[in-house]
Amino acid sequence: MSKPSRRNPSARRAGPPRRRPGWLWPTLGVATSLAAMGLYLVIGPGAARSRASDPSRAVTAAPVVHEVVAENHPGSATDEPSSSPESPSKNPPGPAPEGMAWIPGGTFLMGSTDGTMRDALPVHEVTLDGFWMDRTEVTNRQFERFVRETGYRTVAERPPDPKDFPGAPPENLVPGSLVFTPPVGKVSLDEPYSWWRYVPGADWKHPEGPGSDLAGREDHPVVHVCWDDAIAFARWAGKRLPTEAEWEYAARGGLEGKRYVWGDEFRPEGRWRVNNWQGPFPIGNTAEDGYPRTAPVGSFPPNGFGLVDMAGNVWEWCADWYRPGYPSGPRKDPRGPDSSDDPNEPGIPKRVQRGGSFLCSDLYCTRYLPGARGKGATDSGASHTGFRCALSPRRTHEGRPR
Ligand SMILES: [Ca+2]
Repeated sequence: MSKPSRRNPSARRAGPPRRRPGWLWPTLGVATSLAAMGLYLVIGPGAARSRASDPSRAVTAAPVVHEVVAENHPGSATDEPSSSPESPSKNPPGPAPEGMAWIPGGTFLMGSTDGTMRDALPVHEVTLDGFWMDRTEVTNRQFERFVRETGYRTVAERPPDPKDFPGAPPENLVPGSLVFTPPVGKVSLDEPYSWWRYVPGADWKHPEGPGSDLAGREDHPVVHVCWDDAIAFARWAGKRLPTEAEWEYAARGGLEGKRYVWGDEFRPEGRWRVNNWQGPFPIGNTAEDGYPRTAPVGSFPPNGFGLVDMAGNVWEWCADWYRPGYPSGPRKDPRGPDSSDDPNEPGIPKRVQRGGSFLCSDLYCTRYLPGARGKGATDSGASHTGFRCALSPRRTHEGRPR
């Protein structure tokens, strides 16, 4: 599914954006224009062009962000996945850290031959060492503890930096995030900006914006977290984000060439296996699986490795930069490209997301399938974006992960 980003006004898709006199943010709808999206609404078209339309950004943005991340997260190199020239480690090095499952080392075919997922080609052989993986997506309860102990403020809670949006009126630099908002009437499925609204005040504690809260959602996956937020949590937890290869290998659960993470039948024995979308998208979610938005983690059966929600519920950040396609040939513990490039939105540094969300369905977005790929701007979360963590075996005894 193509997703808007916090920083991206979607100007390229929308054509030249139209200036809206008076910055009528509070009264603007989202279905009237693709330009009515993201921070463009609250910041302005000049700033938008500086990020999305300046070709020079395409060659500078990714390294800049990489440096910023390295600066903000010193020592991140020690969190990288292990890579051993020896045979992949099959057996766990010790007892499982709380909430984690051992993913035995092995070789699998990474990618997808689905004709709609050309960025997941070529299918290629990947060999991985064993590693630990969180059984569930990081929950609101877990993220609350992280915030309570560290005082961390997510990117969505911070005012956008004026340096990123030169010329923007200060009153428009307001914290917020993207919230799925079903349109009133039928819209084109080619216009995802029709169902995404930039909501001031939306953040992980307020998933639908001011007035919403986490009551009863303590065990739902945390959302509105961007890649930088996920990295901050992972470091606090003594863990790291999974590489994209690790994520896909773990999602497949030991199965080979299956359509879903649980097999080839969508509803074996009539049981729902994934929190996704039922009914006409994006206006009529019948929620036959029981959940119109996020579901408590583990509401559906685990895959072969004991992991839950490796399809649907929320997108999950991976460590890798996003570029369409893979290098050909076999790989050992790949860590992705050195920089980002999304031809659809050049100049917007993006990391890989995996697993799809509660918005996916076979009628619109099948990117909850195990070989499918997603992507997101590093500073953009949304109401369907979360993550889970991984841990290298050699790190298991270097400190007790939270
Ligand atoms: Ca659902």
